[in-house]
Amino acid sequence: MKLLILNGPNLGLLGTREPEIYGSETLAGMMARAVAFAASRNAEAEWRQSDIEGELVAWIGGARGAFDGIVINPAAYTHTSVALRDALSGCGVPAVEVHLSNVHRREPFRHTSLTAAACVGQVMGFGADGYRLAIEGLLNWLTNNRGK
Ligand code: CA2
Repeated sequence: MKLLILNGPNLGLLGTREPEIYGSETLAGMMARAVAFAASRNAEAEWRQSDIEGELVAWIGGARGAFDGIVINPAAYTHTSVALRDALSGCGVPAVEVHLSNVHRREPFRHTSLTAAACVGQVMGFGADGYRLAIEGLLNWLTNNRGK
């Protein structure tokens, strides 16, 4: 199985600010652990980060035929982006949404996800471990649902 892990705007700042919310690990560190976990499950994972909505949309669109599944932390675009939702709905590649924080314990504007309904599942509130949980869930989902 081949997975694409996408990270949205400002996640490149992880480890530099707001450690009380997001922890002190860098995105590269989190992604190294996620890629290693996927490998331990005989899956290949590639990760990318962009602050640009259109770039994320293009990566989702390009995933068809190249990846079996997508793990995505759309970051702030979660709450605003019809374009990302449409890309996830239309790409034909199953996706799982991840958030480091539990957005329901935060400001009301974070309580709505436009992208979650275009995903097969969502993981939040477990910090970087959420990527591992999302990979595990997505691989199981693909095993049980692919071709149905
Ligand atoms: O909890 C999450 O993973 C979020 O997707 C993170 C987004 C936020 O807008 C979502 O509501 C929830 C923010 C990512 C920005 O991360 C930073 C990290 C360090 C310093 C500043 C921002």
